[in-house]
Amino acid sequence: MPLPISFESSRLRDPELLPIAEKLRAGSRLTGDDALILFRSPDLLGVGAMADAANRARHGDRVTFASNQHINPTNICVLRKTCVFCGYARLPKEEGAYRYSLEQVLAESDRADGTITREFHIVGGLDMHAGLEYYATMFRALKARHPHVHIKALTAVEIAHIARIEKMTRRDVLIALREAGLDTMPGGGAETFSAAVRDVIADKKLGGTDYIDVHRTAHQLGIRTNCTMLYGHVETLEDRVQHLTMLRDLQDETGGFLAYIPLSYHPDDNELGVTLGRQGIASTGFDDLRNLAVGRLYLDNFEHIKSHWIMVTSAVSQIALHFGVNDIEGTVVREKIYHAVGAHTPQGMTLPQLLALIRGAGKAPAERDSFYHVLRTFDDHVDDGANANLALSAH
Ligand code: V47
Ligand code: SF4
Repeated sequence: MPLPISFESSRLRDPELLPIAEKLRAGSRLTGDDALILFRSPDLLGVGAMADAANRARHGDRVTFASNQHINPTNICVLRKTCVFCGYARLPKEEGAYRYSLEQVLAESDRADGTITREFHIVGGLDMHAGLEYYATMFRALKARHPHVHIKALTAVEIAHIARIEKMTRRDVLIALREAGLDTMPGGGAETFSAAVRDVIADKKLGGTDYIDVHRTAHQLGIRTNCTMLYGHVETLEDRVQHLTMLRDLQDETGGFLAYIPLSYHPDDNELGVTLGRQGIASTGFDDLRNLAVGRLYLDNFEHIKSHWIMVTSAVSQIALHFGVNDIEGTVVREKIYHAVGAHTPQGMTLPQLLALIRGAGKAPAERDSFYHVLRTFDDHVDDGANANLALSAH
């Protein structure tokens, strides 16, 4: 059940929000209709203030981040033609297609640019030649070379793909990969669960129920996972609420989700953006903040709501720290997926930049491990404003 939050209703300009504030004060769960009101309300500051109160009840002023490194070992993908929102994937013979050898993955893993990498975030395309052996060998080699680095790898969609090409159950694939070094799984591949939406944006991709099922199996095996929702394309607000409800229900059942990360659709360099006539018109900061805030309020059984600065910009991520967000995607180092679809953010952020971003919002930064245990705080620092400029220069 949600933590009761203390909140001053005089901050709400939309009377429709008053009954929701009352429920939050009583520690009652919000309904799907409440979530729709939150998505529709013009009073973003009111929604944000409630999300901020809910976030403070759990985390106070603490904002965490991970020193992580993204590795995308292959962009070859059998769904290249049907995930029309994706600008990253290539067919095997297409220009720009790549699949890293083990040596290339290891070389990439060594390029953390002087930061201490504690987590590898490894995702890629659905490549017929990247099966169980490819990933198991990679994870073993990475663990041998960087024994203390956590491996967060492979989306539910990739697990299902490996199971299909290896003719194994998804459960057995997860068991084999865990033995090879898989620690947790990222939340990608969820998109928006609604079948009507999937028909338009990703009609051959693993469906919403199957995505939930792979995560359920992982949780049953003790593998914690993240989850996401891609918003800002053709989905309705009802689709968003249905999606969040499915995530909340699984979390009630297993408690296996670590964090929820809403992902804003980037319309550049992908077929969907052209079809929708949206090239150059990404989601608005308003919608980015709203998705994060509604995630915090509706997903009352999630401890962590993460903002992905690469997608929404570091400026929006910084403001999001007052809209229910307690965690910010980490150093990243060399991001490829969003930079293939027009993200103008840098491909990575240094530790001083992340610290400055968090402190610039009046929050207390803490580096965490992949299970959200705090590893170190930086509380001795006195903010002099100069650091905030450092974060803004990251654009
Ligand atoms: O599932 C693809 C998205 C996701 C586009 O779990 C696009 O910690 C926007 O899930 N516009 C992969 N998004 C990334 C992901 C993720 C990122 C950071 C942290 C975590 C985590 C997970 O990227 C895909 C898809 O939803 N994506 N194309 C696009 N045009
Ligand atoms: Fe392949 Fe994932 Fe891109 Fe779809 S979104 S084409 S599954 S890489």
